[in-house]
Amino acid sequence: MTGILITSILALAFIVIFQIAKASEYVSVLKGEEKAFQQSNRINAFLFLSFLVLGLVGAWWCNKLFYGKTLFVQPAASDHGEKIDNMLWLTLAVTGLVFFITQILLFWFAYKYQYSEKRKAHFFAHSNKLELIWTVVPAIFLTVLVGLGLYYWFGITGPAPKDAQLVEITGKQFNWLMRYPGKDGVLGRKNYRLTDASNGNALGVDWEDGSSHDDIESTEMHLVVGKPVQLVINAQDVIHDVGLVHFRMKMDAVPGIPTTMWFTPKYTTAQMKEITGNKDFVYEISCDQMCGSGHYSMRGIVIVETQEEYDRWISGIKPQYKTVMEAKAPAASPAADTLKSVSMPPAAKPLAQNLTVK
Ligand SMILES: [Cu+2]
Repeated sequence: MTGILITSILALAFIVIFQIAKASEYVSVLKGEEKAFQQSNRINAFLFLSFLVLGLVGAWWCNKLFYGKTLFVQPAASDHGEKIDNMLWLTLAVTGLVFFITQILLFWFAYKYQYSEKRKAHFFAHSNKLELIWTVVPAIFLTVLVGLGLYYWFGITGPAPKDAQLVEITGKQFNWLMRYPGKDGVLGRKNYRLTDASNGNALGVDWEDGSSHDDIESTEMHLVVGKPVQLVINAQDVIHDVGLVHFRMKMDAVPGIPTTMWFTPKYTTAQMKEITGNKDFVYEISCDQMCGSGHYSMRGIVIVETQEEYDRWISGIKPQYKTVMEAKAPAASPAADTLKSVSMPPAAKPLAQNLTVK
């Protein structure tokens, strides 16, 4: 029914436009071609000018309406994020200036230089000087913008400071799993063949590697304010993307290829609640890559806190190795010899890898 209605409305609109065009044709015949031409020329020129004014007012109005919904109203919560914001402002300033100048000239010229029989247009087929200007000037600006972007990108993906906290984040359909190294600062080896969520090894950690024994697993990302953090990013099934919008960071999570990025959180979650005036504020992890039917539900939580709060949190969590061993041998103590029961197939060993802060 709706389809028929829309088709009828479109057909009627077409007939109305056709009739108006026909009527104006008759009018022009009655008035004389010349006079009708001049009139329509003036109308078109005036419409160009109105379009310029309405367009600019519309752009300003949209900006006013939606600015509060953009991230600009919240400060970037990381050191790198501030640079990204500055770069965005610079890009907007350059492209905005060009936009206003070219649009105003375009519509103003269409109005001012409307057809006049007293004037003849100057025609030239080619100008080297003009070609040079409009090629070199944008090229210089774009080189600066791209160069700046690359400089920041290498900073974000380059080596993290030595004292950086290491956090591994793994995306899977459809949630995020975090792993923290224990006191040794080293994450235990992993092997995808050992992945066994029903037996407490959702990440496929190789329990034969001693450095995995103190690793902590959690579904929350806890970070220390003012302390650099290096994320080691993995995916288990398809490509995901770690989107940390408040920190202005994002990075693809690719199966089989760990990616990294580092940054320093600037404000604790509590400070951010005050800054934004939102008592329910939480730092979020979103999946920024369409990854399947549950993509929308891949919301993770980041908690930025003081060192003391972080230490208290992490000391309250049992290493995953202990949890798994205790589940396997509830009566016996989780001694090292229990390990023998979870030996790894020898063929899998060459694929294992160690992850450390470089
Ligand atoms: Cu995803």
